[in-house]
Amino acid sequence: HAADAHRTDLMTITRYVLNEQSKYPESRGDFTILLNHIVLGCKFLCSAVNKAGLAKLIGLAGETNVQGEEQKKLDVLSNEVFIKALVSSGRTCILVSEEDEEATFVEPSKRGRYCVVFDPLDGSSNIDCGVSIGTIFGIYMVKDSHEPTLDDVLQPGKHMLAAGYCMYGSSCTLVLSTGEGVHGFTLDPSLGEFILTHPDIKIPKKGKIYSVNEGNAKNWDGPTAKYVEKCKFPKDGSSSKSLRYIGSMVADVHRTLLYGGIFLYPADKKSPNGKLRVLYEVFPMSFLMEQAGGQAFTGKQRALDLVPTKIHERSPIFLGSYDDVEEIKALYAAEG
Ligand code: AHM
Ligand code: MG
Repeated sequence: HAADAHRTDLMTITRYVLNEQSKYPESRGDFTILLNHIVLGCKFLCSAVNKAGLAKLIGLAGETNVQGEEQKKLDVLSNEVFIKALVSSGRTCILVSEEDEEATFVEPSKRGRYCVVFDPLDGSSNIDCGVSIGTIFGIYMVKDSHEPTLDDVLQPGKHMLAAGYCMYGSSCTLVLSTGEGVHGFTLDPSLGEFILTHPDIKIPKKGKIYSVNEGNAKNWDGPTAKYVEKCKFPKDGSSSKSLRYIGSMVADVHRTLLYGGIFLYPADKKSPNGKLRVLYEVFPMSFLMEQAGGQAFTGKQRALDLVPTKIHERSPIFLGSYDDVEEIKALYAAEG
């Protein structure tokens, strides 16, 4: 009967967030409204990503849209959709998108208390071949909504109120944490609703998978090279780890969260700060990892303690199962 109740008592993401917020008597429903606009952006993208292959086909036949414009690239389109959805929510004041050089300060009449940092469509190299891509977001609260400044978003990740991602894969999955664990919702296309399918996700304490772009190995630092060597040739009698690397952070982190293991984007000689961006890639994923019982480390410190100085700053990142990240921390500590 429990299964029956499950099928008839649908926990949508809106209902989940409303429940969460009702714990705070001062809550005005603003967060729920903000999240609903993020969800709208994700649904739009899910449908756009699903049709992308088809749109190409039409494009090949030489078709253009009514305005005679060329089809907008998916990453540009997704940025516009998210910016417009977030501004029109009336709950945001500063937006930082991977696609925009400068932060967007929302005009006073539409201003609210939240700052949203996001990568509207991450995994750009996977767009054209139909491999999973995703949206990543983090949410901060502004100090003074009458006078928002860049400092409101140049905050360590531990100050985020919420973080999440949506993966456009074989199904569309939204993973969210508001600081009370990590919960996964799957889009039911027939309802157009995200339904709670993965309540309280906990990452296995130790994993059997490592995930890294090994093509960069010749430029790695000592600890990274040693760690990966250990994954392949363990000296303590344990079995070697499997390698899985999609090249979409959302997909690689999602697998890490569910199956356990470690995801690495280290520094290397060519990119001393790694590749991934602190605000809208490293922080949200680190927030989720910690909330799920894992860890996130930059090679120097706990990732969520990092204080960014620029909105598009980069950082090396090692995140995943608690024990696996302990090992890489030990290697960095040994190096001094
Ligand atoms: P993007 O923002 O241009 O899509 O780059 C970010 C992506 C991440 O999704 C992924 O983890 C990483 O780049 C892969 O980089 P690489 O191709 O160097 O392995
Ligand atoms: Mg990106």
